[in-house]
Amino acid sequence: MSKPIYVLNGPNLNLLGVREPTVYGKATLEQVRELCEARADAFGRKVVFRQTNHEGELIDWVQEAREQACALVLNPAGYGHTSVSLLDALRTLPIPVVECHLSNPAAREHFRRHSFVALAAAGTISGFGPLSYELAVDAALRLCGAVRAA
Ligand code: CA2
Repeated sequence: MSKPIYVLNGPNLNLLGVREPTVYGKATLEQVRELCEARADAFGRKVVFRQTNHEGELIDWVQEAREQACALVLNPAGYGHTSVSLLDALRTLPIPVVECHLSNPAAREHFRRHSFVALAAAGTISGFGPLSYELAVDAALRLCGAVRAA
């Protein structure tokens, strides 16, 4: 049985499609989950998709991914810009990490230009709205060595 791809989401992303549609678009997090599951399904992989508003819980899930996942797609939201503890947890992982953002933080406020997560990530995909997640799952599938189902 192949291991799933973990897709973890940080604070406030539960509000997707509900608030600030001009910045983050109209899709809900539930719709983003469906997109991720569809991408992974084509390759016979499962997705474990979660969101939390709590830094410690996010770190607990990163630690869980250490044993349970073949790769991690992470939208850390604001914690990407602030959390050394999240970076420390990511650095313990033996699996690839793909950082993912809906918006393009490099084109926004200066404080969004620094990412602690980027220091532990194989790569970052940002700026494409929900498509960022599909591309990130695609990258994770490739890094897991998944083969497309016939
Ligand atoms: O673009 C992204 O995916 C971000 O990770 C989103 C974070 C932001 O702090 C990062 O710089 C970039 C913010 C997530 C907040 O999500 C909301 C969704 C709907 C309404 C309000 C907030």
